[in-house]
Amino acid sequence: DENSVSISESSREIPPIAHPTPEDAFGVAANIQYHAHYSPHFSPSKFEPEQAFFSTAESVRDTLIQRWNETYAHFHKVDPKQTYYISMEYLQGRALSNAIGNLGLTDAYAAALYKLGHDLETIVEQEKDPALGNGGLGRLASCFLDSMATLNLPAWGYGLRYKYGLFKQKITAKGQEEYAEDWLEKFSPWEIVRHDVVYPIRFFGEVLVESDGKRKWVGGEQLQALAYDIPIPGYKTKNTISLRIWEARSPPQDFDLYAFNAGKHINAADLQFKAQQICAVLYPGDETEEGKLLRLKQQYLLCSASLQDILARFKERRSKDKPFLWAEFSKKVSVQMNDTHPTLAIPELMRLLMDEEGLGWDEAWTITSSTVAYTNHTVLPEALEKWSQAVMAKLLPRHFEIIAEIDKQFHALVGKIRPDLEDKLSSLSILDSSNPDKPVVRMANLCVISSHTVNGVAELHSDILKKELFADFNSLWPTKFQNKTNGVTPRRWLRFCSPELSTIITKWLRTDEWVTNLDLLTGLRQFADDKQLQTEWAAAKTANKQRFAKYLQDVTGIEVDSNSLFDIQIKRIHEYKRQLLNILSVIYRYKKIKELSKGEQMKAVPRTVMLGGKAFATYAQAKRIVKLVNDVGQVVNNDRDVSHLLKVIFIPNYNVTVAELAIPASELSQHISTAGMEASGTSNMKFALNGSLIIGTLDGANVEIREEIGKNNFFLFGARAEDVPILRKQREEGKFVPDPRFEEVKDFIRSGKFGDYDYGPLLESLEGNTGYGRGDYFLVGQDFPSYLEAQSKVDEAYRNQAHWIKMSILSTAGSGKFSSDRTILQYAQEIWKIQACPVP
Ligand code: T68
Repeated sequence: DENSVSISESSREIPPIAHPTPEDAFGVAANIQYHAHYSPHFSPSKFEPEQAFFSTAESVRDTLIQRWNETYAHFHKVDPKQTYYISMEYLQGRALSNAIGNLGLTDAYAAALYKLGHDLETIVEQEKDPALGNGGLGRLASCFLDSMATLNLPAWGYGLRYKYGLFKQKITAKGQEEYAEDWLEKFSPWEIVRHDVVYPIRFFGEVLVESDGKRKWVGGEQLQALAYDIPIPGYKTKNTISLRIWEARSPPQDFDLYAFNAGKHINAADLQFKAQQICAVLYPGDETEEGKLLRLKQQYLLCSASLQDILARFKERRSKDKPFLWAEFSKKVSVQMNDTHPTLAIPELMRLLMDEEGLGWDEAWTITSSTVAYTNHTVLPEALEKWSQAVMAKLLPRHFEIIAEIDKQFHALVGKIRPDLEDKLSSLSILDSSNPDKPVVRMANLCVISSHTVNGVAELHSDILKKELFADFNSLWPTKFQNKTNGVTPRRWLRFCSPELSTIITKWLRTDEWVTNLDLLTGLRQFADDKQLQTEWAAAKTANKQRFAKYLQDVTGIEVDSNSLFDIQIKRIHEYKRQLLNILSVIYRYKKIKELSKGEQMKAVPRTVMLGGKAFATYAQAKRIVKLVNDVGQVVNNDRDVSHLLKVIFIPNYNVTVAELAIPASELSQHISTAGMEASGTSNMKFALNGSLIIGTLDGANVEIREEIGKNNFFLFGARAEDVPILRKQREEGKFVPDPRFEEVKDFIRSGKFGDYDYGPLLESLEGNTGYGRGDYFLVGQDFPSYLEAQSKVDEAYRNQAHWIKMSILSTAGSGKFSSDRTILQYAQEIWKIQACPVP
């Protein structure tokens, strides 16, 4: 059958070849030259930085492919239980320096490129930053892959190969403008197209009931998912795992030769074009979800292709001598769903087991529910995915049937074991038909009901899941809920992005083992008062500040004083993240500086406030915030009375590469969301790791960071999560009295000081006691006074540089917990039940 696929390798093996291998500078140079000659993508007479980048990347890829193959063969032989991480998003960032760093070949590559007339840094900068994700959720998935590989875990990632990733942001007089980001414009040297890994994907159609009662999904549209593998090397290990991303295409027979021959050239390729559109764009959802059919198609494509692949591998590893039992499936396979976006993995696994493999419902359900686990990343009600039942039933009729049956059985179970919960069923059930005009499928409920484990991403967040969002589910299945506090990879986020600081850390700890055992950073505490360390530390931070200042000057034209306090807030723009609170306080600072005498000005701490982040294209309020930051910057930076004491810079087109420059340069970073709303945050961990102090609320992982680094090294302000509902209530009752400084700042904006753009709707959101887009839902006015106080403490602390540096050292020293190695080890032991499988 033309759709059947085999991932098994042929018994005829490819004979080994003699080929220059990159082991030392000499081998590397030969290998790069080899690729420049024999894998040419450009005129062979040219060897400019761009060509050199592609040849260099291809040379690295040779080593990665070799290791990837060895790892695959080893897993195949040992046959351990394996985890599959399914995510709609990955924010991988550039791969070259990370890959050669993990391979331990950075010096060899630098020397080889030098021999060839290039410098490594320039070559590294040629690479595009593939932005196949929106924000924290996507970057977390990429940090996790790095840790899985480094810990030698049998684990793979699955994702989608979007043609256009997240949009490119340009800042003009109008504010944010979005442009398509074509990361594949000149192809990616890291992906390996797998023409032998292709699966059929069906949409629409109908469910047939056969004579024996078996159900079969037939008809509709059929297309194919084609695999591309991106090798993910571990740090200082041979293990190299796979990020397998799928591309949609139509089967070759869909090209209509009759139409073409009849002169209808474009119509002939209609079906092919339509299929390609499925993976054309990454949906720009950060917290809000666009109910688009195309998005549902994407989700299904990801789940169906990945599960067909997982089943094929499960069978393949149990060849003739090892007959397979389906009952063993969940002892060999675990599936982690990154938020609800891959929820269709649940009904798809049920369908494959029942309709394709012939299992009964009960057996299929036991297997499925002991295989899948779900991570929640948000408690914002508007971000909990819901799909129209009508859309789901039309696009995926068989899956809709299965979902309805899961719901029915859940109702029966509650009736049997917890009749006291029956009056709660309307909020617990998967199908919500309470609005007869728009019945929906609640994806989070489907996940909770079907998963063996559900986890939040920071202690506070997981508590909120157990006590609020999923409280009744928690009373039904108390052992189902866990916490897995997020983490970040110390390789990309310290070792490679700040080589200066890394060298100092290695020198004082007398080992570089902290790169894979981040708890060792506590060893820095004993030296925090050491003048020599403080001097070296300050010099490294200054070097990082200068490097970033140069970047900012290049992209914005604004000159930055490297001696000023570098204060940074970079993340997606969202009202709950409160970039507005930040910029309002900057306006206050500006007003106060203007009122100072020359003498008083001498004592002020100069600051450069930097904000960066993308606003969802249709999120008007977020775009107004971007505009305001830029307008305030225009005024402040051009005011000669203050610009030596205050600069405001909007960092355009924030992405992983920009983060790698900004975070090491930061001295203060802002994590100031309304308490209870940021599930975790992960950049807070990266900043703390790089010795940047935090000004923040008791939200998400801030709580744990403050515990680890000590409360004296954290600038805390704002309402607590448990008080937020009370404060909102009080406001509704008209009991909120705004601080005069808050009124002063808003009046200043209204006066037209920052231009004639209409900030009305933005300021309106802060007024009134209640109402949509009003009533200060995010408590900006409430937290404004304590925020200003915390900011004064920052200035005070910065005046004592020795003490500031000490706090900075303690911040790094206390960040060990926030390694994604710790997080992934906990997932491996407590959820996935998998063990390391190192390639010998
Ligand atoms: C983030 N979520 C959380 N969502 O906001 C953040 N949403 O607190 C947490 O640290 C991080 O996840 C990792 O756990 C997101 O980034 C999205 O990007 C998103 C994408 C599509 C639809 C909804």
